[in-house]
Amino acid sequence: MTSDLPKAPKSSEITPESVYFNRRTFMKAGLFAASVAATAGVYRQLNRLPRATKETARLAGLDSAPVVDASLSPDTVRAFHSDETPTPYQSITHYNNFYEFSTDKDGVAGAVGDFSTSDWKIVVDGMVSKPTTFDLDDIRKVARPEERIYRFRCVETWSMVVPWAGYSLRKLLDRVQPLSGAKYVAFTTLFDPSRMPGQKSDVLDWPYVEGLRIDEAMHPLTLLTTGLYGRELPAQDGAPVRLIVPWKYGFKGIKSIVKISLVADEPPTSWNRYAPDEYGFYANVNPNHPHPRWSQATEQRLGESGRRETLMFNGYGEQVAGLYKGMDLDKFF
Ligand SMILES: Nc1nc2c(c(=O)[nH]1)N[C@H]1C(S)=C(S)[C@@H](COP(=O)(O)O)O[C@H]1N2
Ligand SMILES: [Mo]
Repeated sequence: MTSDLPKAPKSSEITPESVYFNRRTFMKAGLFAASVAATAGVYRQLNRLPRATKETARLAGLDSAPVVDASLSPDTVRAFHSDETPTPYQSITHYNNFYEFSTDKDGVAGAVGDFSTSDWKIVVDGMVSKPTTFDLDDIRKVARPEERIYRFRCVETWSMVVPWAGYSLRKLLDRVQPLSGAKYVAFTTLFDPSRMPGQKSDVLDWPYVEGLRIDEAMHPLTLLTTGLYGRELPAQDGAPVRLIVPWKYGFKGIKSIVKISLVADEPPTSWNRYAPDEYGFYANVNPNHPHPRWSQATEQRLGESGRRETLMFNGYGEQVAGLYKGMDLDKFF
């Protein structure tokens, strides 16, 4: 896959020889997780990570206990965590899609170099009462990041379980007070070919753009993501701030965001523009709607050797199916 998100992993890429689909790693992780709850301590042992320093924990926003939001239903709160074994940190950070750096999933981590996020700004504008430019300190002050352990499903059929850190995007949107005419939210990645060398090639139209309907953006599961495994988000996973929408295919999770605009009309999205028959605006995980070139019925969890069945809405139907009542999910794929 050079100029294309397309093809499902070849079986040669997903044999147990591959470090990302290593059976022994999975079995070790599985046995270990069976006996202990998923805590930071478990992560360290699973991944042989040094204990996060106070500073890295503060930057990831995990320095204090999570706040219980009484306005959320128990069904929603339950979806914030998963009992499934988290995918090892090494895999999450060394098997990436981030075309601004490389189209080679194994090559992104090595291509990010010393990508710096200092002086980062995120402009939130458009149809809002209070257009605001946030720096990273401002972003951290909007709300305390929480850990969210979500399933993640790439449209190419690989998947993982990830302990992200962040807070519901709606907390940021509430700050700028969307106007009633705002029906969609448009997101934009940094454009700077000197720092993102993949942007010197024309594999995609730069900058990468994505979008959500306003009710999707306001859903409590939609995560403004600032951390991974209790530490800052690494560059290859979309530092300093990315989007995670766990019931949608991974490409909706736009990385390294510099702009969030509230708009009246459905905004263009990078992969839809590239191949409109293959990648829809909605991109809800749907095992019954095949990609034109491969089935979406099953997936390959990083670390496992077999395939498992893909779940409608990636298993978050109870929380989000109501957003799509009356919509033909095959037509609006
Ligand atoms: N800006 C930007 N965001 C992006 C991408 C990209 O190439 N550029 N790739 C998308 C795709 S296809 C996937 S599957 C996820 C991968 O996230 P990960 O590398 O952290 O697993 O990021 C998404 N966000
Ligand atoms: Mo993807």
